[in-house]
Amino acid sequence: MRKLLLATTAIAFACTASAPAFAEFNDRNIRVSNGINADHPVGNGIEAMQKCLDEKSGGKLKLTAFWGGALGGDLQATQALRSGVQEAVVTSSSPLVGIEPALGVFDLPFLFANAEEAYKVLDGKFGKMMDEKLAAVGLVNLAYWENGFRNLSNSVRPVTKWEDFSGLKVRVMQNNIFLDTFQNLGANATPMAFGEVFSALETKTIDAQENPYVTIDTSKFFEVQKYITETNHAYTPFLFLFSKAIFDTYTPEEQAALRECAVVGRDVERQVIADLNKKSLEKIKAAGLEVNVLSPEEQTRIREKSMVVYQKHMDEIGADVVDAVLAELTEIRK
Ligand code: TK8
Repeated sequence: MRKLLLATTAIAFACTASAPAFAEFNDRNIRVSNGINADHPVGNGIEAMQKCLDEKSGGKLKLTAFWGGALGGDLQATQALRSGVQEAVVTSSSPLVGIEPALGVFDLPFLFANAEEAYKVLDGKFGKMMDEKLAAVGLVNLAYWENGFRNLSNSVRPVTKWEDFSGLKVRVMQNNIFLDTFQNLGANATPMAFGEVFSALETKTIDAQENPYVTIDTSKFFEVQKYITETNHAYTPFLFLFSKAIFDTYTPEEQAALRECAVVGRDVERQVIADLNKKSLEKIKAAGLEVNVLSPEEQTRIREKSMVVYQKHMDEIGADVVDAVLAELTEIRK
């Protein structure tokens, strides 16, 4: 009996060894929706992710990226994931607070002081805690990609102090924390989907918007703006989200490959952003925009006056969530 068992095991092993490679992988066409354009560093990230997937899956897992909101805006695309009709989206966390209010933590003004600490929080314990909340609403976050620190652009006047925000018609993301932050600054804040921003700026329906330099560059907002202020008022991450309903039907090997390769893509994307940031700023300046930097005093003043927003949104985000991120930041800053 024992001999027979051994023999069977040996045969089983032999079969596994001679089985065609990548047997655990099926042909999958993964649509990835993006609001930004193909020349944004997310494009480099997706390319790197694909190369990694090709190696792991023998070419079976294929990403097809759609750009410029071709599959709908961030929120719409994310809802398509939740209902299992679309595979993936790269989106800012901000428009998703209606789905998972805890994500609002990333919208708190001046939460992160620099990219390194943002990476530590997002790629560490706190990021995992948010991933669990996302899984509970039907979204698998494969990794935190980067959008970057946000800066203000406008077509009306140089903004160098608190008072200059007064009455500016600023487009904000569809998110109450951003709405309050800009209302608190005295601006006339208007929530709007990303896809509508360029033409709203062009037709002067709005005066201003806020996004990282690389996005202001690749989405061509600089063509319809005159002034930039380096406010660095928020670092909102991109999430690489996958439909949980679809992900759950994939084999463990496919799931692992997607998770690992999303991290490979993340690292490339963050690096390209770091390299491109300066170039985007140069391009914006060369296009004739006036770029202003806030004085340290004014930056402190704006930051301090913005802290009321934390208190106001504490309950809706969850005090435990806000406490957890602040505790992790305190630890990192030691
Ligand atoms: C791109 C958006 C964008 C975001 C915004 O889809 O809406 O301003 O910063 O980058 O997610």
